[in-house]
Amino acid sequence: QVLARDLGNALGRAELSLRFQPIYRLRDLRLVKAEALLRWTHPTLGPVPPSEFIPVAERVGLIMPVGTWVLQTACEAARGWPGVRVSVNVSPVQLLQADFAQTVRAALQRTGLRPRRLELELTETAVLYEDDRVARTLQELRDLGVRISIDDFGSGYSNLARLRTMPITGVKLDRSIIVDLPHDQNGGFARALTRAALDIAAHMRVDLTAEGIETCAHLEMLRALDCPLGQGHGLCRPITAEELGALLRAAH
Ligand code: G
Ligand code: G
Ligand code: MN
Ligand code: NA
Repeated sequence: QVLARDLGNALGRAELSLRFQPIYRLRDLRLVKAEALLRWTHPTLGPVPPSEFIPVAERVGLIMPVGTWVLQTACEAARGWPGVRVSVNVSPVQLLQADFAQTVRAALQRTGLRPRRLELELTETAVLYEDDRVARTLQELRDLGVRISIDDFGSGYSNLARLRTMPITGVKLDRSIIVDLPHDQNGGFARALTRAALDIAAHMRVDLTAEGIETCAHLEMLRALDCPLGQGHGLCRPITAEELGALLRAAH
């Protein structure tokens, strides 16, 4: 397949890059964190979305070198943002590697980023909740001081009983729930789900980020519910590391 073949060369040819989407404390819109998002500009096809090439990379084993590059590059970028954490999406395939915690430790050591400033976003899958190797890796990462959040929370496989026992520091509420908040045609179900997620997060003493804030209505409803953190196109689109650095300098 074309994508699988070309992705193998993309790293060496600098066709991959990262954008960073700011995550804000909703109370005062202070920028506290940024999510690294991978971009691939193919020499002839142009931009290929991660939803297309990440599954390919997972299938053909390229997710390890690509994921390691993402980790290093994101940690490096975060060095230039005092007080702002960086969060990196991690594939379940990476998480199943016995040496994944070691890979993360190496990226931190190479870049000199303090572990507390790195967060890993893990998608909800059965593997995350049910594989003992994953449970061990998560504990190793927490012992390092790295933060761990559950991505797309509320959209997929939520083993809530198991979640309670996991060493996580945050959850990210899926944007499909946020999108429904203002209309909430299902008798207020989106609002009930958001409340429940906030309640669970508070009980676990972890933070909660609302994804996909696109409008003022989204922002105001989440503020009214006391949602601590949020991101979305209505607040800021994904930007380059340099642009994020400039934003921070302008804010001080
Ligand atoms: O940026 P965009 O909305 O196109 O991202 C689509 C999907 O790709 C999201 O689910 C996002 O989590 C995922 N994604 C983006 N960057 C990375 C990455 O560096 N690693 C992994 N594993 N997934 C990523
Ligand atoms: O699955 P994950 O939450 O990692 O997906 C992140 C993706 O969501 C990124 O590709 C990012 O570009 C996209 N995204 C960020 N903010 C918004 C938004 O407000 N609306 C929509 N539709 N997508 C967004
Ligand atoms: Mn994410
Ligand atoms: Na995701």
